[in-house]
Amino acid sequence: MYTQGLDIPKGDKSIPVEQGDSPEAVRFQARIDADEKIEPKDWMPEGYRKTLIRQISQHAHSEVIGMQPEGNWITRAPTLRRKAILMAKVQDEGGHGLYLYSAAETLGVSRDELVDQLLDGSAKYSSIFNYPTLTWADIGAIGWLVDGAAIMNQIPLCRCSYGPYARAMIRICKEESFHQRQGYELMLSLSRGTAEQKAMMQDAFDRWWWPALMMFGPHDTKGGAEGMKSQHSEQSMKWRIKRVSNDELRQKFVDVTVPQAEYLGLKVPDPYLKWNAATSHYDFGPIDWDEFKNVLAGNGPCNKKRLKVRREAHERGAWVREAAMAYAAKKAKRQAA
Ligand code: BYC
Repeated sequence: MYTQGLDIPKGDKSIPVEQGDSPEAVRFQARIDADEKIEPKDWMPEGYRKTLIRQISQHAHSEVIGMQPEGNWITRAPTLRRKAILMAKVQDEGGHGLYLYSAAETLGVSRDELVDQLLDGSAKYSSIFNYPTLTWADIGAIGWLVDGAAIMNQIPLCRCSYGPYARAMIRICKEESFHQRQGYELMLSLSRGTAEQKAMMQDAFDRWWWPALMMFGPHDTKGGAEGMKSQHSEQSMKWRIKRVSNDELRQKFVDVTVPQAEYLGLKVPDPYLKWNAATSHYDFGPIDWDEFKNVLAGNGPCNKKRLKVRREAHERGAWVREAAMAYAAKKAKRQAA
């Protein structure tokens, strides 16, 4: 709806399909290599457009579905201050979804189509949101680890070659950074609490650590379960949509997060975790890619519940969409008169 003025006809056959050595494609890649931003009305290969629609819409869906695990705790937050913080955070995630749907719309797809793909189960969203939030400590773990992983992945996206996505990411990263800090601060409070609170924090950490590492996606080269190799990275890096690979980002996250866990008095649930002086990085154990594949196939602990809740919320919101359309039609009629 924000992009009506962009005039990108849906399914326009005049937009050339990708031709690696066509003059347009050569000029396009030269612009990318010169770090120029690509804007909605610029020529772009069809593969670039499709990759962006896929990634941005998956990202938008993740933000919207990501409201559920934390929203689940708003009524049970232990203090008014914590409740206010959590409500603001969950609301921010909804806002991120909206900026991202708007960025995707600039590529000639409608928000309705994208939402339909989420609701009919054909679109992906981040694996992480298919895990349950069992205790209050999970809210700290999500802010610290999930938003922490999200920032690690999203800071490079602020330099993505596609202008509307890059600009949306700048604002989102500012908010994610606050989210990460509030999560860590919540964990810090628990780390100074009773033995029971410390145990609750360790339990949450044990359950969120590995799923947080899976957020970065499959390995750059083949490893673990069959077929678990990033399919899109090479091309996306050539197009400067992705600036840093899945494994590099995962390693950065581990290197930054392990000392933070130690400061909280937590034990990382990985017997292979070890500082490697030769590489100046932490070595860590193998990721369970079978679990990841299972979650992506719709069989994680909460996949079905997440979609059911989202579908019900969408149905309950029908009257708002209808009212907004009726109001817009009335306004347009009045303006035309
Ligand atoms: N979960 O070739 P690859 C948040 C899929 S929201 C599910 O490496 P790509 C927050 C991938 O889509 C955080 N699927 O793909 C919100 C692809 O499948 P398709 C969300 C995954 O795109 C609320 C296949 O595996 N962040 O922060 O080059 C509260 C092969 O992967 C996952 C974003 O969306 C996964 N974890 O790289 C709190 C960031 N990983 O499409 C916090 C933007 C991979 O071929 N997205 N897949 O069927 C990205 O940066 C990239 O899309 C990814 C994957 C790094 C995630």
